[in-house]
This record gives sequence, structure tokens and C-alpha cells, in this order.
Amino acid sequence: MALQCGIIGVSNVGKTTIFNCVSNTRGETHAFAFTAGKSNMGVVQVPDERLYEIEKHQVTNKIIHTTVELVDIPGLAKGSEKLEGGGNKFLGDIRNTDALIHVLRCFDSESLPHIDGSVDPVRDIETVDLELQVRDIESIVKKIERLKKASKSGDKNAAHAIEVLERYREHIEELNNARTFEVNDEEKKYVDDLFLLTMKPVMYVCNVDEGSAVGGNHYFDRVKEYLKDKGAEVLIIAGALEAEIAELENIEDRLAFLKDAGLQEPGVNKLVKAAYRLLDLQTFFTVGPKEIRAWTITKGMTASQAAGVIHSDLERGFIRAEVMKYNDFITLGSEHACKEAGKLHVEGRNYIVDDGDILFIRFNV
Ligand SMILES: Nc1nc2c(ncn2[C@@H]2O[C@H](COP(=O)(O)OP(=O)(O)OP(=O)(O)O)[C@@H](O)[C@H]2O)c(=O)[nH]1
Ligand SMILES: [Mg+2]
Repeated sequence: MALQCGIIGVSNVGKTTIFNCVSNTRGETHAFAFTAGKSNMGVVQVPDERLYEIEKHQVTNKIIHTTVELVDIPGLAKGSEKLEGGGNKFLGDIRNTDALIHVLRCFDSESLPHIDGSVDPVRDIETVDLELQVRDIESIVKKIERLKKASKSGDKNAAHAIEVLERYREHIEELNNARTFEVNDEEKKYVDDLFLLTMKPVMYVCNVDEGSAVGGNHYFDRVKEYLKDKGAEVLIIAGALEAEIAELENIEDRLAFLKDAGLQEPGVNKLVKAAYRLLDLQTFFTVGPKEIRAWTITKGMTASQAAGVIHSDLERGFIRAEVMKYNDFITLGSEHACKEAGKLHVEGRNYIVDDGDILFIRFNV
């Protein structure tokens, strides 16, 4: 069920720098206007303080975080649709992702010229959006052509599908993204199979200079202003600073470094947490002396499906789930106390698991 978040943006904005801070996979960064030739994929731990809170009440051998997949995709450039092969191949990598983190250059640097001549994050958003929109229009047009043929050979539903797709096309041709097109669920079905690039949920990361790590800068302000009606999350990350922090082995040194920069936690932690939210993921916990562990589910999953995330045997042989709410466990301090207080609930297979639930699965195979 691994869901993937793609890191996108124009060339040389710091995508790989940021990716390297969160992932153990090392991608190559370049200090000149040269676009990397391949995507880097990394499995990244999702920081969750609740695991350490639980540990205060349960002695355990180890703590296991849940993970999310990040893909660092080489920079897009204006007009890449015109390049033979070259510009296109990363678009396929974007298509395979479930959500997008769009990194924007919001720092000045004499030694690192911007590929389009000046630092302008709003222009960069438009550049990338346009690249993706061009692709989406191509996908839509292809499907319309297919449907026209089907219609000629008597497919009665084709006309309605074509009509919906034409409306999408018009919307995108006016430089809008598919995600902002208002349609009902029935109509949305006609584009679901196209995996449109501008349909994917997106968030923005302003890569700022060290001094702007806390409050941002005028580039960040412009991005905020541009995106204010679009409902997307915008984070500030000082990529170069984060890279220095990530180099430090010692936790104490890291904390001291963060404190000097005025930060409470590494910006990349915020990034991973935000990516998790963007993918619409939730966490449940299993708690015991061997391990305290966080597991990932999508919203709306049932107790037996959640059991299946742990192991298929647990789903197959599911009997019941014993559920404690995270807050009850922390307040009352133990499973026993939860039981005494009537806060340990026995639930069947159709129970919808909540974020933060502590589950104990009874099963029999
Ligand atoms: N001054 C400064 N330089 C940065 C910052 N973030 C990245 N860089 C530098 O910018 C250059 C490009 O960074 P990368 O992380 O390779 O950029 P990218 O977006 O992955 O580039 P492509 O993959 O080629 O599109 C490197 O030399 C980085 O050291 C930053 O916050 N401040
Ligand atoms: Mg890169």
C-alpha cells in the first residue's frame, strides 16, 4: 500500500538537498545549472512524538516509526514537452506519485544562477503548472479521440463522457489545474483513469536562506499571497541549513544547532508530517514489551483491514480488536487502568479505526 509523495520543481531549487536531509538514500546535488538525470527514491520515517509518550507508560525494547515513500524528481524546465525524450521522462515519475511537494527557490545566491535568470518563485509555480497542464490536456485529448471512435461504433455513453472531458479541457486550457475543477463524483469518474498530474494534491516548500528559516522572507510572502485562495499548505525550509543539521551525528549537537537557528524541530520533520497529511494517511499503534510501533492506514479503514496491514494472517483470522484511545492511555497510564475505567473497547471487524488508536488484535488461524 506504499503511497508516494513526489518532490518536484524547476531545476536547482534544492529538491535533492531537501530530499537528502530526510532520506538515508543519497542523491547527487549540483552547484550549477544542470538538471539531474534520474529520480531518487527513499523510504522516510514519519516522526511521531506520540510513540515516545506511550513509551513513558510501557517499557519496551524498541520503537518503530511508520514510513512514507518520497521520490526526488529532476527539475522540470520550460518547454520540456518539446524536448525529445529528455524532458518527458520525469513526467512519468510524477504520474506514479500520489501527491506532490513543490519546492520553490526563495533564496538569493550569487554563485548559483537561476535557470530562468532571476529568483521568482511565483513564475516557477506557473512554469511547473504549465508543464503539467500541457501533459494533462494531451491525456484528455487522447481519451476524447478514443471515445469519439467508440461513439461512432454505437457506444451510447460516449457522448456524455466526451462532454465532461471537453469541460475539463477548457478549464485546464485556461491555465487552471484539474484539482480546482468543480464536478460531481459521477463526472469525476471520466478522468480518474487518466491520473491527471494537476489533479494530485500538492503542497509547497519555500527553500529560504538561513536567516529566514523561522519567519520566511519577501519571496515567501509573494508565494503566500499567490496561493492564498488555493487552500494549499506552504512550508518554510532553509535547505542549506537543514543539510548542515543532517550532517551532525550527535543529537545534542543537532538540538543546539536548531536552537541557534530559532527552530524547535528540523524543518524536514515538518515536511514529512505534512506529506503524510497530504497523502491522507493515518496512524494506529501497537504497544507491548517487544516493540511500540506506528502503522499506516488510509482514512476509513476498518479494524480487520488495519489488522491486515500488520500481517495477512491477522486479517484472515480476525476475531476482534481491543481498542484504547491514545489520550485515554496517556491519561490513565496503562492498559489495566483503561480496562478498569471502561476505556478498553472490544470492537468487531467493521470498526472504523481512528488516528491514534492503540489496537490489540485477537486472531486465530
Ligand atoms: N544558498 C543556498 N543554496 C542552496 C540551498 N538549497 C540548495 N542549495 C544549493 O543549490 C544547488 C542545487 O541544489 P539541488 O538540491 O541539487 O537542486 P535540485 O532542485 O535537486 O536540482 P535538479 O535536480 O538539478 O533539478 C546545490 O549547490 C545546493 O547546495 C539553500 O537553501 N541555500
Ligand atoms: Mg535534484
